[in-house]
This record gives sequence, C-alpha cells and structure tokens, in this order.
Amino acid sequence: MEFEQLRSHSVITKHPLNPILSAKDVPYPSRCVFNAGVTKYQGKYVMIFRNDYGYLGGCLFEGCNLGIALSDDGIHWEVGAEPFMTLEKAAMPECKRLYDPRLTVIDGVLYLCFAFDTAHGIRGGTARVREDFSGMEILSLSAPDNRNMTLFPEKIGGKFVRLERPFTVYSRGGKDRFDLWLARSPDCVYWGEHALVLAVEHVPYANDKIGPGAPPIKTKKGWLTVFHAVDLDPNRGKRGWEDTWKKRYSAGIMLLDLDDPRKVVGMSKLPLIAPESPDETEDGFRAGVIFPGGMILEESGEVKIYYGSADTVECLATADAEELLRLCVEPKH
Ligand code: BMA
Repeated sequence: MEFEQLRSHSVITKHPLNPILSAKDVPYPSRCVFNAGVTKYQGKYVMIFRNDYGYLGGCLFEGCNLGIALSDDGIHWEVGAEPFMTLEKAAMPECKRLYDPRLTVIDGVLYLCFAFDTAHGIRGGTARVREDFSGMEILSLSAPDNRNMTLFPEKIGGKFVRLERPFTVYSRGGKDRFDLWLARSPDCVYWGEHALVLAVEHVPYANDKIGPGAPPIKTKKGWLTVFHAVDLDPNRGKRGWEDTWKKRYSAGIMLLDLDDPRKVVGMSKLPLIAPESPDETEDGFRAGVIFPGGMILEESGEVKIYYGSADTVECLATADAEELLRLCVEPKH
C-alpha cells in the first residue's frame, strides 16, 4: 500500500460539527483536548478526556489531567467545572503523567482504564469510577511497559477481559514493533492468560505499531473492535506544532469471536478512519494522528466512533453497524 494515499473508508461519515470538543470548551487551563473515552452511563453520554495544558514548545506541556464532560446526544457536551482527575488527586506514587482514558460499563459499574508514565516505565491502570464522578478506586496497575488497556463491556466465560499493548522492543528488533494483546481476570485485579490477538505485520497500512482503540462493542456476529495503526516515514518532517513528527496514526477495524475474543474472525484490509481534513493533517500539535477511544452502538444501528485528532481536539465519526461488520467479514474491503 502507498502510505501517502490513506483515506477513511466510504462507510465513515465524519461529523459536520467536528471537533465536538476542544480547549475552548474547557473552563480551566487547557490547550489540547483529545484521546477521550466515551460511554453511556446513568442515562447520559459520559466522556473522560485527556487535557494537556501550558504548551512549552517542542513536545513539552506543563501538565496533563483528565477532564469530564456529559451529553444528552453524544454530540453536544457540557464540561465539568473541575478536572475529573489530576496527578495530586490520583496520589499514585511514581506517577508523572496520567493520560489516554477509556471507559467501559460492566454490570452497571463504570470502569476507567488509563496510561501513566513513571520514572521506571509506562504502565496501564484500571479503576472503578465513583457513581457521582468524585473520584476513582484503583483496581490494578500493570507492570511496565504496557498501556492502551480497554475492557470488554461484559465478562466472557466468567472473566473480565481486556485488550492491551505491551512494548515488545527487545524481542522485536530493538525498535517500535508493537502488537495487540488480550488478558483475562477473575476480579479485574489480577490479570493473566495473556494472548496475542493481532500483530503489526497483519495490518497492511501499519509498519510501526498497533494498539487497542475503543472498548469493543457486542454484535450478533462478534465483538466489533477498532484499533490504532501507525506507519512511520523517515522523510516526514514538520507538520504540526512539533519540530518533527514522522508517524501517522489511522484507525482500523476487526471482528473478534464472541466466545473466544483471542480469535480474529475478520479484519478490514483498509483503514477505517484516516487523517485527511486540514485540521487532521496540517494543524494541531501532532498532525496526522487519529486515535479512537470510544465506540457506542445506538439502537438505530448507528455506531458512534470518538477519536482524538492531531493530539489536539476530539472528533466524532459515524457508520452503520451492518456496514462495519461487512468490512470485517469480506476481507477485500
Ligand atoms: C501515543 C500516545 C497517544 C498519542 C500518540 C500520538 O504514543 O502517547 O496518547 O495520541 O502517541 O502522539
């Protein structure tokens, strides 16, 4: 595949109101609002988003916290007066940065997965969110280096299941070559039974790494699952605010077996969402980044896919569930 020609699939409609959330909507210091987790909970759409503030130049920001926003329609959002989570509030020893939230409701309980950086590696956390959104109870913190945890919305075979992305540098040639894995847990605290689900070499439009995107949604044919896929081109130079940025992130889609989600039933050979509009490819902090973190199946059959764009704003794309399924089971698409 010619890396320069990526386009979103024709089944995708990018929402005309994009970006649906950005720094100007946030009532506390904010520069970039992106990579949000989104779900339906207590009759509302709930979004927890990454908020980077105080741009210092290069790839540096003063800090990053997690904001919260609520919506009645999944399109128009009201942002909470204070961040949902800050470094101080999380009070996790060693944590230097908390980011990339994902939300899943299991048996009426809202769970948050997040990445966090420490002086001794990058880790992934899983927590239970308090019903009044006043905080969270941490359930498990992974060993480094691993992140992008996303929980399935129900137990499978009596166990919690999550997708995750370890950083397998040493065994994969000493450079980025990262794959998408699955783990299971009896209690959401102790995780094991790890299995490889999808490798970077299985994705025709990735040459660098892949990782879980939004928590999977259940359909009769399997778990519809989006992931991010990265291609690296050493010839890329300055595109966004950063001095140089050589990667491009697209979203892909696959279908996992309902009873055994380690098995890929099918995967689209083409990207599902690619960076293409000017605010996705030219403006923003890191141009050319589509990072999906939330997916909701509506009763109408519409699927809402939420993605961070250019590490700067939060956007929405929609598609029909049947069409998404067809992409996965008819591999020519
Ligand atoms: C990844 C993560 C994401 C980010 C992406 C592109 O490694 O840090 O949060 O969106 O890079 O910068």
